[in-house]
Amino acid sequence: MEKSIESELSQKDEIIDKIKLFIRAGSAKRSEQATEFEKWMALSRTVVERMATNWQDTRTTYSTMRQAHYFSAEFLVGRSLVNNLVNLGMFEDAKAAISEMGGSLAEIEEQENDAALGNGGLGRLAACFLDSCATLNLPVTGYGIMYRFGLFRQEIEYGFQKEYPDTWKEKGYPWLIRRDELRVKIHYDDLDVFATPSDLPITGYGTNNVNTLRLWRAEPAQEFDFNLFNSQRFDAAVIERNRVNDIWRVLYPNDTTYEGKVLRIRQQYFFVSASLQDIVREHKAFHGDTLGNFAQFHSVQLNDTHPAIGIPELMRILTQENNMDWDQAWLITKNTFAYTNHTILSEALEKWDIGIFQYLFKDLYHIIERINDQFRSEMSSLGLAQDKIDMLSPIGEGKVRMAWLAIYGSYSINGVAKLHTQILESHTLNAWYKIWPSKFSNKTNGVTPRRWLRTCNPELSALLTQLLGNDKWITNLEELKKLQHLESDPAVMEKFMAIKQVKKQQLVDFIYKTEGIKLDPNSLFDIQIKRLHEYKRQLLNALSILDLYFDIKDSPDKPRVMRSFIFGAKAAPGYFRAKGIIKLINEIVNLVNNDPIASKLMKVVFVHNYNVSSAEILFPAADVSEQISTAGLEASGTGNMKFMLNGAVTHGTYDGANVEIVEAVGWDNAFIFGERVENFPAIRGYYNPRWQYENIPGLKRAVDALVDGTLNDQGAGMFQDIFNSLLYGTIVQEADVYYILGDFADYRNSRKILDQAYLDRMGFARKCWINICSSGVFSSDRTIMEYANDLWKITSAKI
Ligand code: 26Q
Repeated sequence: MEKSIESELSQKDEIIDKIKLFIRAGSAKRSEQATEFEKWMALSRTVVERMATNWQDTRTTYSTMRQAHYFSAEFLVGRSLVNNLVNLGMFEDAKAAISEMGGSLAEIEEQENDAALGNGGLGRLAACFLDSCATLNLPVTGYGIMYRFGLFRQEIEYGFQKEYPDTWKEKGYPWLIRRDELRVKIHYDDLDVFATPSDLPITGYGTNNVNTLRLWRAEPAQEFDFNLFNSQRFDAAVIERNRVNDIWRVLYPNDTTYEGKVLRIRQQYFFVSASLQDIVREHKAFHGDTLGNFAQFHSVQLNDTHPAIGIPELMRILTQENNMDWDQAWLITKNTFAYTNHTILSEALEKWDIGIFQYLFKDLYHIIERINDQFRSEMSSLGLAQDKIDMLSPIGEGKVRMAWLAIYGSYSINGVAKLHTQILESHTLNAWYKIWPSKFSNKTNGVTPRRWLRTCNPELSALLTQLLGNDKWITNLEELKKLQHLESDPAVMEKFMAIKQVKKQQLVDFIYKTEGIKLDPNSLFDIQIKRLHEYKRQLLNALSILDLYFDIKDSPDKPRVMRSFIFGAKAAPGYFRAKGIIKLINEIVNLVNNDPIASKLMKVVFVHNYNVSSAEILFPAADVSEQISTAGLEASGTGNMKFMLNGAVTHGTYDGANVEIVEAVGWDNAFIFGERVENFPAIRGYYNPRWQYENIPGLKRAVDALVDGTLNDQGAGMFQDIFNSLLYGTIVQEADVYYILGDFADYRNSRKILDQAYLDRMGFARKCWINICSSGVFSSDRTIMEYANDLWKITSAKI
């Protein structure tokens, strides 16, 4: 859209006026005296003010339509300012406004803390989905918890991970708007609390619609007890408040391993009950005082089993608070919920002791028992054997099995990549698949091209827009296919390589600032950024780096590709081995970077406190994306897609969405190695990692470095533990369950092939380019259209 200079001037001037106004009102200062933080606050308020009426109008428009509600214990949103400026078409004017006021938008941007209300993939997926829903004008609301502290801040001290509280909104956070008028009561058997929502606006790209992420906080249901207070028992009065504040105090920092903590299920029930009450209240306000038509108007997507307690809670609301009969309520409940599975690791499946349920909410537990009885009699009448029914029923072995409950209580079950869904259908959830095959489907994950290309890589975005003659790719990523033929245009490839160089230089500067390590932007940037987990195999990468180090020491004059290996990862605070791997990587950093010979040919960096904001700098700078999970264990992965979008090639196993990435780019444009999932059952029978350790040249030397004094964990016992995990089984776990030594040789070999490919500068650029142009299918817009059309049956509405 062409704008006249006149109107651009006026939008800029208007922004300046608003910033000054909000600085005066919020900080009682002249703008010249404002701190950078105060300027960030004022500019953010300017953006909120700009979208306020559109936001209200969007809610009104959606209220009478069929809607979907995305229930998730995690939303890893990241920063909002620049994302919103870009979405609303205000970026250039805001930048000009700030610079006219003598500041820099880039500096102001740095004032914003990430909203890190999530652990990793599952939480970030929820945030990408909200972005797509808003951009597509879909009536979808996110519901979650407003954690006071998000995912911990990671520091590295003497190579060890240390965790600190993430105080993201202690100084004020302008994007969240409290809605006191919408508070609801939550009842536990031992405690009553209020839930008060705060709304976060979700803007879409190039639309006036503004969607909502509604986050709940807990507040005392009783007035502060002044009797206790006045009788000098101040502590007792305050302790009650702490039990309330505990509910929303902190995000549980575990991903993939399940922990049965009372507080965790308290959190889950808290936000799920509040959200359902909210939806029911609005339903009655717009559809009359009836819930018989509830499922016609609402679909609730359960982001894993974390909100699955919504199934008995809706039953409670319908039967006990609204006097509906059980059978009708069950039909409505089953037609309301849809469940997404994000993992096949059995240790990650939530199974809560029935004792916890009986203690916290007896009533709800009785409802779960009735659901359980109903399931058992239904299965009996289908002719299932008793022992089979025992295995499948929602209650069993003294536990409530949340996944089994979610499957029975919903109309849809989906996996997050083709391979993942296949494994669910044929193995993990096969028994249910056989009973209800039509409830199952695949919805391959995606990522939003707004944050993960347009906003984090404006340089590449400008080139794509210039080549296409328009910016339609921002909302229709498939458009990029039209640029694929330019792989044979050397001038375009040169421009692309120049941009990659710029992004690498920006990362070099960032790493120098944060880690004090100087990388060479002409080296190959090989990046692995994701949560630290054994199945993701950062250890395989680390061992291969050690092997390369020793090889350089042996033959320093061999010609080689200069490499920079970059890691970023947080480990769950209680996951000893994962923390050991972080320590190991940091010791390799010291060993390699301090070696006068090796450091000329390779560097290793561990970027501390990996989060959404640093991800936005890391993805665009990569040449190689490491996606090396043990085949069959990574449900999808989404980082793999963000690398692809920014023109890095995948170095990965045939796992999760990597399978579909290869399908999209072709085998010549990805580097796939390692054992396939279908071969593991046979391999498990005879695999003995000791064979690899003793027979694969160089492997013993790399593994021994853990314990022979080459690397030092300061007596923490971490490296010995890792060493043992590779070579010695225990009663509970076989040796090298993740097949690290098994895949080592092939991994090292494919690294060599990659090096060769990188030496052909133009050839490598072409591969990267084809990755960009083939990334259309991995837009979360595609994913969300599939959810909307196949599962939610909702249509868009523009305000
Ligand atoms: C459960 C119970 C108690 C405490 C914590 C948890 C918990 C919390 C988070 C369990 C799992 C998670 C997160 C899982 C996750 O992020 N899974 C990833 O989801 C992505 C989006 O679908 C996939 O791309 C990844 O493959 C998958 O690992």
